[in-house]
Amino acid sequence: MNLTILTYPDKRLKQVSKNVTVFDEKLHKLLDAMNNVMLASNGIGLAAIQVNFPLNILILNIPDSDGEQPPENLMEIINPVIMKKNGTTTYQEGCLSVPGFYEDVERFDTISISYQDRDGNTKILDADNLLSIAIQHEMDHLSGKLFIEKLSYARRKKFEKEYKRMLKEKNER
Ligand code: QAP
Ligand code: CO
Repeated sequence: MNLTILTYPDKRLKQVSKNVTVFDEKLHKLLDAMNNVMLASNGIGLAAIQVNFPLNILILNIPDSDGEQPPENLMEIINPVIMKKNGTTTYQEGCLSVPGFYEDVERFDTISISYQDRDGNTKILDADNLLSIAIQHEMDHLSGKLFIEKLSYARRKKFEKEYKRMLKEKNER
């Protein structure tokens, strides 16, 4: 399966994703292909909608202290639901669908989610630090939302200006 990452302002990123109901070989092939495109693009997280599959699927591989992303650290999270959330934290986020732009975003500090694994087994996960932030960022994708929509009016304006300039420069090359 050859996947390409949709980038802002592609309207397909605004689709609301649907739950996965069948946990079969096709799903496993999609998950494997998502992992390949995420790592090839130097990503730490990816939602299925970013490769034009409007399904409640996200994958994460948070780099370890050496910056490595070994396959055993891959997390596959299907049909996630936030059950608990506590506190607030701010982190400078980026997104494979908004390449080249990073800005501070406020999120819940810790969350507890329930989700399903690739075989449909239900699991619970308590997340903090970057894992918590990344799950919230990816779950926003499942609702059709990008991190730039959480910026203040002034910062959003700054983004639109910078991003348009970047796209223009890209097209001129
Ligand atoms: C989402 O983001 C995230 O602009 C995952 O040129 C971000 O993998 C979760 C990337 C921050 C938690 C904190 C972005 C790669 C990757 C770029 C990513 C770029 C190349 C972003
Ligand atoms: Co993203």
